[in-house]
Amino acid sequence: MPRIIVTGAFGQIGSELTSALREQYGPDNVVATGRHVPEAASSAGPAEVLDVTDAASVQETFRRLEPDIVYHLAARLSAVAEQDPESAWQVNVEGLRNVLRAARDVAAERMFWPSSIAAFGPDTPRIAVPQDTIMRPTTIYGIAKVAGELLCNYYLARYGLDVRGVRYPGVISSGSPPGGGTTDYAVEIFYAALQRGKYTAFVRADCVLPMIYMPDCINAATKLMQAPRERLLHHNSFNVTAMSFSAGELAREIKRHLPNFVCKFAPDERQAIADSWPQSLDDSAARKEWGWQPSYDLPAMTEDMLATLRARL
Ligand code: AKB
Repeated sequence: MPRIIVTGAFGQIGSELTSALREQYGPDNVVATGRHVPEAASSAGPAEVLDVTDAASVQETFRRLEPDIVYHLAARLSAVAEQDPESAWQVNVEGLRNVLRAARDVAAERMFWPSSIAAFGPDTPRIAVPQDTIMRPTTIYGIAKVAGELLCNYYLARYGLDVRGVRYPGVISSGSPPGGGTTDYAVEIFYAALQRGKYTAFVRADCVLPMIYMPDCINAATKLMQAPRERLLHHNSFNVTAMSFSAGELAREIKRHLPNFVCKFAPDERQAIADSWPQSLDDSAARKEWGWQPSYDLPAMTEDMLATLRARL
């Protein structure tokens, strides 16, 4: 069995990815790391504190654990990154470099690092964004993603580190909530609809963004990591998407299940970030090179989110 390290393992994607990897590879083979380890975490498998901005700690942890596979998810999301660009750069770029270096130094077999739709900018075509296109983001989060994509390419070409990745759209999930992203409204709305029957979205009703539901998000990461290396041309920046909808359409879909739900729209500074991102993606390269195929569209995701959260809340 391969030994696996996950960074950012207690975040929105990390927590569900870690569970999926533990089911597949056994709990003891997957070490969950994060800046803080929640108390309950260690009962599910090995868990350690790891701050990816601390290069010496990253080196020490990797030398001691000798991972074969690394999933590097520790990051600041777009909205919080704008509040503190310096620290966002430290975590998202310097942190990535520390992990790439450590993975190279222990000769890890493979590494996953997610890019984002934030790597695109206002000059990118907004509809069906091609795999290879203009990348001129205007947010610090997006600039860090472009730098990260190029850095991963460099480690692949220069050191042969097999680092792979996708450009995630907004991720909708019922497990750990997202923290500080622009697409968080698409998750918050479900909690608010069930708990309070009303929600005020921080984007306009006609704000359209590409999205993906967590089971597809996890599937994208694990499927790409299992793909034969020789079939990958784009290696670490594949467009992936599952659905595109406006905030108003999402509210209407929820209303079909909860007729008394009331949604208002009061755009704040996050609207400008959303306006700089594409509305839909062309993910044909991922489909062709490693068989990407999402399972959830808007109606299926909404039904599953409401059922899962209703049972838990
Ligand atoms: C965010 O909103 O910051 C993230 C992303 C699209 O990368 N969900």
